[in-house]
Amino acid sequence: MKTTASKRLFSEAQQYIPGGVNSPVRAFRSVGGQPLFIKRAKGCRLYDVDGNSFIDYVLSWGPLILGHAPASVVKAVMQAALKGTSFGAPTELEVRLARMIVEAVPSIKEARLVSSGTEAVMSAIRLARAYTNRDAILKFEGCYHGHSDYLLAKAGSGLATLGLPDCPGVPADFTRHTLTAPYNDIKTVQRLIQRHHRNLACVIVEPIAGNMGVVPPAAEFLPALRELTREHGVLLIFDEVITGFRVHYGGAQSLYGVTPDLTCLGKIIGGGLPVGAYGGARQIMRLVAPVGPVYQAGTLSGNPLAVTAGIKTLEALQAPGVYQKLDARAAELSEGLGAAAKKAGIPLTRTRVGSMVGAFFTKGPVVDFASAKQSNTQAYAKFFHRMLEKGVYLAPSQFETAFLSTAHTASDIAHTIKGARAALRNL
Ligand code: HOZ
Repeated sequence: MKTTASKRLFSEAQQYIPGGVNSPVRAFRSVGGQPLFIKRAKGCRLYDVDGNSFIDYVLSWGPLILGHAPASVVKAVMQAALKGTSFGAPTELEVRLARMIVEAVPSIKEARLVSSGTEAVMSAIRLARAYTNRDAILKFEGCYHGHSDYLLAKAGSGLATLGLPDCPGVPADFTRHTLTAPYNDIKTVQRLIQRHHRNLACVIVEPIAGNMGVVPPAAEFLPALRELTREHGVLLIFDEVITGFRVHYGGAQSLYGVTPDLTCLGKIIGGGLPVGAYGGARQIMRLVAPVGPVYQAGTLSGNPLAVTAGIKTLEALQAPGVYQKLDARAAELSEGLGAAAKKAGIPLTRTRVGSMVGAFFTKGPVVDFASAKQSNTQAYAKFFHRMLEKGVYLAPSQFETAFLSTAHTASDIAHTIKGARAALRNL
């Protein structure tokens, strides 16, 4: 595979950008080698600056559920741009997207639009602390909720990839109020809530963990979290930045029938442009300024281009059968990978919820961060590079999710499985 142009750009990038990338997991550190620089993309295909093309399962880390550059989204964004790219004043478009979110997501009666998932979570936590008048928060090991200071404790995604248990620059005082528990471990949660509930503002969870690879919730986990938090006046926050509109039009909370107090969204609701949102019950949201005293603001919040891309994406997701089709394709992929691994005699633990697909190089089971970390990351790295050679672009880290889009066809899946069969041989 030719990589001359990518290598040249990467070496230039490193002179101007830390590590040559604007987000650490893009740097290929845990799989080795150098990142590919992308020139363009369409449907499920990525094209790099050296003229290589790949079937893409990263999809910009989740937002592109319709694939790259879907005509309806691109056309609408171009038309919106002609009318102005930002006003710093309210628009009808924001009201439309907020209404679509409220109509789709059971827990959200009012939503505030922001510009990223990190911002959404940061704001939701501030709100939970204000509402309960308590300081402590409880998160789960291997869950990633963006890079705000007090959430960089035992976090997944880039911190898992780079093996960073915590982050210099975050004063110990800032994470003093952050409690952590293993994912799916309700006994530990019970113990922590019993001990700290007087000072515990919220429990925040990815209802399907997607930043330590894909780790689905055990059947009793989310209902038990709901019950325990309600019992102790602790708010339950679902970080649905990945799962929102991904596993179901109404998010993981609709799929599992568990309604949190606050929900954070991002990725898909921006259709590939920068957006986040947080929302919940009226009596909580009404604490947000200007109605209430909890301050949160943003120059580009509700940006007309991003909101337009979000509206068009959600409209497309309302078509009948979209989620069934995504689910079926993802099942084909996961089963094909399983069969290929079995044939090659490689232990592979597969996890999947809808179009979120995970595969760990371990006998499993994978139920939390500790068991996810049993995965042979060197085997993943080798597999990753062999798949690249076969024209398949996977996340450059074991601890991420493979996403499917409506643009992936049966033949793309077949090509991927064929590639995997060869890649797994003698791994
Ligand atoms: N936090 C993202 C993965 N879970 C990484 C985003 C990026 O590097 O683009």
